[in-house]
Amino acid sequence: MHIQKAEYILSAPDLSICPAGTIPEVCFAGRSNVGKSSVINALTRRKKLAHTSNTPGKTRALNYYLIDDTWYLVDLPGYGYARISKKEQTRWGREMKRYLLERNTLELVVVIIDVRHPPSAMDQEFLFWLGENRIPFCILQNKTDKISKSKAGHQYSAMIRLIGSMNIEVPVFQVSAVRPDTLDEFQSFLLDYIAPSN
Ligand SMILES: Nc1nc2c(ncn2[C@@H]2O[C@H](COP(=O)(O)OP(=O)(O)OP(=O)(O)O)[C@@H](O)[C@H]2O)c(=O)[nH]1
Ligand SMILES: [Mg+2]
Repeated sequence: MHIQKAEYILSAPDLSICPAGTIPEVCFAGRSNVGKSSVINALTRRKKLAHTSNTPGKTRALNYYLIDDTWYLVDLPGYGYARISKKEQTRWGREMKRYLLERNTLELVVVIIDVRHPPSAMDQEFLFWLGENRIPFCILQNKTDKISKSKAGHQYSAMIRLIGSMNIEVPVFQVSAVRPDTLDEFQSFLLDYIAPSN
């Protein structure tokens, strides 16, 4: 099962611009620079569909992509980018929470975390908040190409322990945006989740 078609639709600077209608969507969220846009490109096998950058804070709006003419994949701006003013970060935080709570067509949040580091306080708060609000999500630990297999195993167990301590039970996948074959299991889960009849 693979994504066949991916098409850029629009970039929404705020919620009022998100597409109307009933098409289901999956959003990619997480700290700035963890590889949200890179994973989207790897999944869709399109090198430049979503803009990636070495400079954190590249994605500044909700970017909508239509996948296989049936569902939207949404690239969210990263949180925790220090060089954006506190006021702007707070505004975005509020806007993102509103999007996550009020977007009726949102089916799943994919939270991406850099596998090299323990989840930051902000990551932990975000995971807890998703759980508390019963928003369906899964976790991707990205950039596994940058660490050893044994460290990856350790980070996986640490993540399971962390969400367990929050009474959260969600799938956790380990991937690398630069090794597309690592995305197979996550991709099957995702396609099955969004379009179970396929
Ligand atoms: N080695 C390696 N580098 C990665 C991986 N994923 C992303 N990167 C690199 O990490 C940097 C940030 O990637 P982006 O995809 O732009 O990250 P983002 O989460 O979309 O960032 P914002 O839009 O700022 O929130 C880029 O230099 C990517 O090439 C990965 O799995 N492995
Ligand atoms: Mg991005």
